[in-house]
Amino acid sequence: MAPFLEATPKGADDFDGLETRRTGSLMARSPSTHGVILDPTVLGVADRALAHATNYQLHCTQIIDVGPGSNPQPIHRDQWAFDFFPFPKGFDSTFSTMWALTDFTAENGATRVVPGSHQDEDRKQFAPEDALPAEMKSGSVLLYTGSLYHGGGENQSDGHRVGLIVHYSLAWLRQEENQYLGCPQEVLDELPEQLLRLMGYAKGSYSLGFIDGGQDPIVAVRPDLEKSKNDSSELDTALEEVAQES
Ligand SMILES: O=C(O)CCC(=O)C(=O)O
Ligand SMILES: [Fe+2]
Repeated sequence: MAPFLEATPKGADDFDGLETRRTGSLMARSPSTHGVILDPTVLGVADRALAHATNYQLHCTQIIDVGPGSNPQPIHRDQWAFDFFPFPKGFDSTFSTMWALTDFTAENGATRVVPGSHQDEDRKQFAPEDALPAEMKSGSVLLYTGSLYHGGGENQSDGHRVGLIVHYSLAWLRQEENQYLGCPQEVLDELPEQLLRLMGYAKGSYSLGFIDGGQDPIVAVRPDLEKSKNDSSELDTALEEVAQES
C-alpha cells in the first residue's frame, strides 16, 4: 500500500488528522487484505455483535497512517456517521476492527477507547485523557462496536503508527465507503462469492438492493453466481421467522 499512501494527501481537519493519511479501496488495491476482511474469528464475533439484523455488510476499509506530530482525534462513536441518528441505547449499527500494522503504543497514537461507554448516553463529550490507549503489538486486532466512544491518539513519537480498519455495518444502512464504485470489474471477476456478498452484492434483509423485479444484485457483476430465479428459500425463511415470533 506504500505507493497509495504516499500519493494520499494528509487530513484536512482535526478529525481526519493534519498529519494523518487515510487510504481506502482496499478491495481493489490490496489483495492481501481480503483474507483479513474474511478472518473467521473476526466474522464470528461480528455475527454475534450484529445478530439483531438479518445480515451485515462491509462498511469501510482503510489504512490509517498517523504521522509524527499528529493531533489526538476527537473522541466519537463510529455510528455518528449516520447523521447522528439517535439509535436506542445499547443499539449497535456497526462493528469495527483496527488491525495494528505497526506496534500501537500510548506514545505513537494507539487508538484510545472508553471502556463501557457503549452504555453511555449519545453525543457525550470526552477528552482524550478520559480514554485508555489500546496498546498492542503489530499483527494484533482491536474489536469494538459502533456505540463505543474512542478516537485515534496523539503521535508524540518520531515514527508512524499504521493501522488497517475494516468496519462492518447492518445491511439496511448505507455503507461508509462506496464498495460498488471503488472496485473495478476485473477485480470483481476474481473475488470469491463470500467477499462479493459482504461488499453488498446481496440483498440486505429481505429485499433491499434488488435489481429488476427483485433479482439478486450479484447478477449485475457476476451472472455466473446467480441464484435460481425460482429459489424461494429466502421468502420461506422470512415467513418461518415471522411465524415463530408471533
Ligand atoms: O486511527 C485511529 O486510531 C482511530 C480512527 C477512528 O476511530 C476513525 O477514523 O473513526
Ligand atoms: Fe472511529
